[in-house]
Amino acid sequence: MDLPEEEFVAHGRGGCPGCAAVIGARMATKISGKKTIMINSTGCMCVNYGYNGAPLFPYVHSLFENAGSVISGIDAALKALGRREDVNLIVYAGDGGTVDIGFQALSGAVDRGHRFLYICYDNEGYMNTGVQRSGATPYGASTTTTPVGAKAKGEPRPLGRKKDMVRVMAAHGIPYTATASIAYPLDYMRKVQTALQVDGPSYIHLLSPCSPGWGIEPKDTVTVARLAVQTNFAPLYEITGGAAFKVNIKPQKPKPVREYLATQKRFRHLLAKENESELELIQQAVDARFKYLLSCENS
Ligand SMILES: Cc1ncc(C[n+]2csc(CCOP(=O)(O)OP(=O)(O)O)c2C)c(N)n1
Ligand code: SF4
Repeated sequence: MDLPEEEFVAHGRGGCPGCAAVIGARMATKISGKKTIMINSTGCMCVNYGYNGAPLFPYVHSLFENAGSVISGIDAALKALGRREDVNLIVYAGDGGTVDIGFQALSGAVDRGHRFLYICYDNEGYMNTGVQRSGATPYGASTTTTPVGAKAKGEPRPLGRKKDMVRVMAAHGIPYTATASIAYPLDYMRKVQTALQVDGPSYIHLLSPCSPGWGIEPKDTVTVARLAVQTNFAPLYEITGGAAFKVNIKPQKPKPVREYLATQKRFRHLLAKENESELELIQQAVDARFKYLLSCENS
């Protein structure tokens, strides 16, 4: 893949060291280039990236809840001006802004068929406001609103039921949806390229490790992101036309989920001896989900 030397995210932005969301924005804009208009809904990225002149192209900070509506307006306005053709429209928003509070605006925008790419950087919580749980927080994760204590054991949602935005978006019948990882940059950037070329809405769900929120060292961001894929905890796949599945990485010998969970403080309690059976159930849920994805590919 030919990538430009040119950077579209200026140095000197103010996020945490090793922030996967910033890495993901840098990679995406290597593909989308200078003729991009990007929207961040309120969250870490507008603080890290939007407020200090980091994006070197037109940029809008939308409200937390309405990125889908703002990008719809921009799409319509460019069309009316006859200037839509070679501009890439991207929303880059957190999981809180996507799977919860901005969901309605996003669903409306894709339903209307606006041409834009929506990338959700999923750090599995409301990180900018102090690590609260979101609809994308996985079972058992400790957050400030799902803490671990004498009775509570972290996020209590049913096993394997993290809100599945990729399939929710595919169910809208849009041309292209995919999951991605900063640890597989060529796969991710190919998906951005594909998404920007389709004639209509597209959606990419990018798992984005967050050092303070997940309790990892900044230097381990990429390792943790890679382990999520190698354990099948966060599989890489794409869906074309709302129906045609392709699983992109099929680990020959998937690593045990324990190995992934052990990298993060938010899951530490799950590794205690008394939670062994729980860990086994998590492993079973991960295996079942991967099997399901493979069956979608083959059907
Ligand atoms: C309507 C509304 N509710 C709450 C907030 C406060 N708020 C600002 S950022 C944020 C968290 C954003 O979470 P997410 O979209 O996951 O992005 P992240 O912080 O993880 O980057 C919240 C709750 C707000 N700005 N607007
Ligand atoms: S809190 Fe997490 S998502 Fe926010 S800037 Fe820091 S590493 Fe990035």
